Amino acid sequence: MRIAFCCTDVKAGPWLDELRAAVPDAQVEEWQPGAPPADHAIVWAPPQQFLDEQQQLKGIFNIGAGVDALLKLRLPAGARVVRIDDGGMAVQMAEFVCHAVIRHFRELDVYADQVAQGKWGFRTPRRRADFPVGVMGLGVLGARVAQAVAQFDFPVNGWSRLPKELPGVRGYTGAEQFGEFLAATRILVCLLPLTPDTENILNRDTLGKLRPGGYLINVARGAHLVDADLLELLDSGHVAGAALDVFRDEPLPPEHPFWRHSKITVTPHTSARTLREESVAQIVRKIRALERGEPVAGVVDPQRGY
Ligand code: NDP
Ligand code: OXD
Repeated sequence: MRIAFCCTDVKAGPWLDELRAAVPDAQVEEWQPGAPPADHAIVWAPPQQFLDEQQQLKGIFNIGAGVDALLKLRLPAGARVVRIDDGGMAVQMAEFVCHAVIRHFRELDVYADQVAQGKWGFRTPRRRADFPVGVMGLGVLGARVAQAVAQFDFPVNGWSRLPKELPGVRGYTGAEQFGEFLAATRILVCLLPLTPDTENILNRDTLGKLRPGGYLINVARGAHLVDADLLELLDSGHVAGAALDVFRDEPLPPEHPFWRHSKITVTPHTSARTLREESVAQIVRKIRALERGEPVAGVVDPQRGY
C-alpha cells in the first residue's frame, strides 16, 4: 500500500516519521509531481495538480475538521473524503469557547484594565440568565461546546440542520427556527461548516436579531462573517464585542480594523489545533478499516458540503 502526504504549510518530517512507524507495511512518501499512484492521501490544502495526478485514490484524509477548501477542488471520482473526527479538537474547542464566554460574562477585560491602572474596584455581578449562549452547529465540536458551556449553568440554545437532543441544550432546527434561535441568544458561537448555505450567515440581519448587548464568538470560518456588518453593529452598540479566531484572509492582514478594535479579541486560528499523534492514530485506524471494506466515521458528503 502507498500513502501520499501532501499538506501545504505543514512540516512533513514528523508526520512521515509517525505514519511510517504506525503503518510499517506501507510506503509513506511526501508527494512530488509525477510520483507513483497512491492508495490513500493525507492532505491539507493540496494543489489541484496533486488530485489531478492521483485519480486512483480510495481515501483522502484531511488533517482538519473543516473540508471547505478541499471541496473547492476537483476530486478523484472514486475517492472518499474523510475529515478528522474530534481527534482531541473537541476538548480544545470547549475550553476555548468557555474561556471566551466567561471572560466576557465576568468582565475580565474590564478588571484587567482597572488593575493596569492600579484600581481596586468591583463590578455589579451579572445574571447568568441574561446571557443565554447559542451554538450554531451541533456536530462533533458544537455538541461538546454546548454541553461544556451548560456545565457553567448558562442557558444554552443549539441550532442544527436536523433535530438534535443534547442534555441541557434547547434545540432549534433548520431555517424555520433560525430567527427564534437568534432572538433567544445573547452570546452567539459559530461552529458551522463553511458551505454555500452558511457563507455570510453572520451578517447585519442575523446578528441584529440577537438580544441587545450580544457577543459573537466565531471559531468556525472567516467567510461565515460579513466583517463590515459586525463593525457597524459594534459601533451602534447592539453587539457588545466579539472574539474572532478565524478570518476571511489568514493571516489577518496588518491593515484590517479587527486588529485594533477595542471590542474585538483576535486569536490566530488556534482555538482547536490538529494534534499529530491523535490524528495519525485515527487516520491509520480508518485506512485499515477502509482496506477491510468497513465503514468509518467522518466521511464527508460532498453534496452537503461537510
Ligand atoms: P460537523 O460536520 O461535525 O458539524 C457540523 C454541524 O453544523 C452539524 O450539527 C450540522 O447540522 C450543522 N450545520 C451544517 N449546515 C447547517 C445549516 N445550513 N444550518 C444549520 N446547521 C447546519 O463539524 P465539526 O463540529 O467537526 O466542525 C465545525 C467547523 O469548525 C468545521 O467545519 C471547521 O470549519 C471549524 N473548525 C475550526 C477550527 C479552529 O481552529 N478554529 C478547528 C476545527 C474546526 P446536522 O447535525 O443537522 O447535520
Ligand atoms: C480545521 C481547522 O478545520 O483547523 O480543523 O480549522
